[in-house]
Amino acid sequence: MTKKVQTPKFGPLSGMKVVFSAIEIAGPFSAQMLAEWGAEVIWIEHSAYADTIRVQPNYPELSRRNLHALSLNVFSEEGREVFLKLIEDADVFIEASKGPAFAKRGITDELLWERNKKLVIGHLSGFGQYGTEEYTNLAAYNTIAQAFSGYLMQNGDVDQPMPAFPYTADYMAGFAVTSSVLAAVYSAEKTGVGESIDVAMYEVMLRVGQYYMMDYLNGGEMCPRMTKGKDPLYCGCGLYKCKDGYIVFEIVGGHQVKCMFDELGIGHLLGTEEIPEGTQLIARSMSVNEILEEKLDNYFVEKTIEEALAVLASFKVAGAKVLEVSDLQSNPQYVARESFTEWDTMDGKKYKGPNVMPKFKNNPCKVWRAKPTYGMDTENILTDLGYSAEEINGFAERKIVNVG
Ligand code: CCQ
Repeated sequence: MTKKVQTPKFGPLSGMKVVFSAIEIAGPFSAQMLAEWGAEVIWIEHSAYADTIRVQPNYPELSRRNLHALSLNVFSEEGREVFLKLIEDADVFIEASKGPAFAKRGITDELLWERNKKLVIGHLSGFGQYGTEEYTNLAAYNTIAQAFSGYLMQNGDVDQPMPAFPYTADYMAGFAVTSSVLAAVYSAEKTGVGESIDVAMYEVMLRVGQYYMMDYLNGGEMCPRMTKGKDPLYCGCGLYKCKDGYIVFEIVGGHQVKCMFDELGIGHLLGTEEIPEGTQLIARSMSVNEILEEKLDNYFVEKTIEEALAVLASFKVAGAKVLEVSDLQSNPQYVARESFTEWDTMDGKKYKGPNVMPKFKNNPCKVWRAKPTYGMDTENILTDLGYSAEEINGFAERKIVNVG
């Protein structure tokens, strides 16, 4: 019998089946990446209430495209059996909840492997699947992971910490799940044995917030936060004001440092014991820091962005205009690479958003489906699992599923 749930064949993950149970950004982002790369991805929502993302404007159209929507009470007796059937032929199951929420309700990794020994299970939580009573079962969102990992304290301006925005920890954690489940699928393909992965959002942020922590941990001091967008440790790296807006640049490399010093009329300060010829980065600890920073500020504030970027390019210094979001769509690089795309929503509106990323040369990816409505694919998914129309109606009446 032809399957009711159909996913077109495209992308490097064509043929992979993924099931996920998660709300908001982090967990869904990880699974939805896989859907953008060609996997068949089933999004489980509770049968009593929808994912809280659905009440938010616009973003859900991007973050839930290419998915199939199933609403199911996973933890009811009947719902649990439906769920177990669903993962029997899945490659990956991803869930995001407060610590070991599935195991606490009897859906352990071992139970899942009894049904499908190759299953790769990605658990995403704020604090991990195990640890202390105090933390393991806590709810977590983006800001909580940033705060608990030391990441938040390093962000913002020198006077005040601030979370990195928009929702940086969610995307970082999402990518950690995406990449780790793919690593485990590779292993499961070779060994026939699945995997259970424990992604704690705070550990992801600890890992990506480590640059200055390594100084602290290894005998150095903790670096202060940025001042007005400038790198706290290296001079000539960060945000600078021009006549008509902001640019960023990074003076990195012996050639680049020399050209910039010469241009600012301080070439004679190179070639000393402190700043020998060939110096590749100017650390804030160097005595030239203040004079260089002042000269850079004064130099660039007299230039237009176009003039500034031309000078930087001639010295092979990497630099860019700080674009407004309104500048993006007409930017020639965006246009040439089709970095934005359009698709039709379920109710026939045209929607605009970022295109699939990255670009796979031999297995191109695409947006093939808009965000499904709540419970929209429930009947088809259950029919494919072998349930009759009568059984599905019974589940709906008993609120095990919601057919939308
Ligand atoms: O942070 C993020 C977005 C944010 C953006 N914004 C500012 C706009 C909000 O930055 S995204 C990252 C979210 N965090 C995580 O993914 C980390 C792990 N997850 C959690 O810590 C919690 O799931 C979370 C996100 C804080 C939500 O907690 P919640 O409000 O309790 O909702 P829930 O997990 O969806 O579940 C509610 C209950 C749970 O039962 P319990 O309260 O008895 O523990 C859960 O087990 C149950 O419903 N449940 C289901 C079910 N799905 C969930 C299902 N399909 N069937 C049956 N029960």
